[in-house]
Amino acid sequence: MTDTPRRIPTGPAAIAGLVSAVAALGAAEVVGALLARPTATPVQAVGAGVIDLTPLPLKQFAVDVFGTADKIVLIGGIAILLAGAAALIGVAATRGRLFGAVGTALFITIGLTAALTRPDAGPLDALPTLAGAAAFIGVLVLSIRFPRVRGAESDTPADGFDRRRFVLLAGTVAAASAGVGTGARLLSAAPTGGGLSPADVRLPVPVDRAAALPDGVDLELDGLSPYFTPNTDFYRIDTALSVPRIDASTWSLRIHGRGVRRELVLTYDDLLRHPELSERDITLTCVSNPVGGDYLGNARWVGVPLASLLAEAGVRSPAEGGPADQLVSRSDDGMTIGTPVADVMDGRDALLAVGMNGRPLPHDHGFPVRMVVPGLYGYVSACKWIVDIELTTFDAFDAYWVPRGWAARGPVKTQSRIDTPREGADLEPGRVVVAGVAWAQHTGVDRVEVRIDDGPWTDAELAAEGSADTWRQWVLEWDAEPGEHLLTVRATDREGRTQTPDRAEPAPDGATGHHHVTVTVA
Ligand SMILES: Nc1nc2c(c(=O)[nH]1)N[C@H]1C(S)=C(S)[C@@H](COP(=O)(O)O)O[C@H]1N2
Ligand SMILES: [Mo]
Repeated sequence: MTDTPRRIPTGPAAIAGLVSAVAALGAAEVVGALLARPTATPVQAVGAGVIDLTPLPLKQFAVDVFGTADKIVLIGGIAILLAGAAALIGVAATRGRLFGAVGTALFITIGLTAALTRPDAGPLDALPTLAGAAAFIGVLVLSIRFPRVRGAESDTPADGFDRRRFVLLAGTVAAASAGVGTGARLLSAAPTGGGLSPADVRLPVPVDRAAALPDGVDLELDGLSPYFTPNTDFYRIDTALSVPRIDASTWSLRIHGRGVRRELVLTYDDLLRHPELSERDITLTCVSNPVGGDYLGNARWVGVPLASLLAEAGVRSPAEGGPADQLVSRSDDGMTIGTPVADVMDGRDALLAVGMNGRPLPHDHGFPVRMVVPGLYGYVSACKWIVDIELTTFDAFDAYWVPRGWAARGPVKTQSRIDTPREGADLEPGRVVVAGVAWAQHTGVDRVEVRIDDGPWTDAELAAEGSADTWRQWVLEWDAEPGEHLLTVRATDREGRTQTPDRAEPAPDGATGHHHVTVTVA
């Protein structure tokens, strides 16, 4: 036996830190679920804070590289950092109490700061982190003390550290915490009992149906995006780390602010039973969509005309002397989106949508209610999980994305995309179908041209137009000759604007440039 202080070896000390972190996350999840505040748990809150603080170019980089998996990557990154820090704290704690205490305090501070600075935070949001902190300290102390053997039994290990006891303790705590934490997370993700979720809703038949589609809006070609994007394939872009699951039976929307003569508070039922419930086909586009990207989709929406609700509230458009030029939508998760009042009151079909492609809105796309405005990018119009509409001015308020480097106003830019053939395709010589979509919402697509290599621009054949608010398919038959070829597309809208070849990044107000694909003909 030795008289030197008995110290836990480094490996087990690091594991003790890790296990304590697992216990902390489990405890935080349980408290988050009990409070029905899954977004207040430390990992979610820190993740949301990181999303808010990430500078624009980095965010764009993340979207470009990881696409809509960016959030999984973010959470994975936080988990790795957390694991590393927890292991360090474990080692530090066995080397000196002060080190352990400082590390732990730093952890708790980060978690608390993140949880309490969310836009929708309340004081109770500190509880998941505090519970996690208590579990962390408790398990760390226990796993450092418990396996230390005091007696001088014959099988006492030379370093006074009983590995069997340690493994037993660490294994039990880790398994139990992971189990309980996962259970709590699943519970809070499940629809709350008694609430009204998409599966419970039967949408009424809209009073004002969409105009019948002309024959040939959908060319139904292999590799070409279908005219309507199925809900399950519809792109999803938002800052929500966990999708808000709202009970439609208790949901309401308040319309208030400058120039509102009668404040409105609307329930889900008020919208479903609205005498002007309308059905419209509208193509939604994200400002972050790179040239050739797929952050856009077309759906048949059912909703109440926003202009009618604003008129009910006594709002006048700026054109009629109304004092508000900006309509700020707020979501349940604290997003703010600013839309020009002039646009939503100029006669276009701006909707408070409850239905998407014949179904109630899916949770991912804003259940129970979201906004959709033809001709504006999503970040300035398409607020999901909307709970509040405030009439104000662009001078008085910057919505979420504006201080982060995006333009306050975001009309959709006329664009086109080649869907087939794909980039890098190997083709047989002879007849090749080149097809894609073009969009200029609320203006309409007038012409699409394709260029092979440095050849002349050739008119593609346009599919029938559903409406000016939707994308339009196009097709061109190309007689392909052997070699490598560059196919380029450009669209011209009904106001005579032809897409510029000049490349611009999505920020601050939408990408420009021509989409092209390179193919090889054998
Ligand atoms: N609450 C909330 N609404 C939001 C967003 C968001 O981050 N939070 N993102 C907007 C953006 S940038 C776009 S492009 C559209 C995307 O809608 P979708 O996910 O249904 O395709 O939602 C908009 N509405
Ligand atoms: Mo977007």
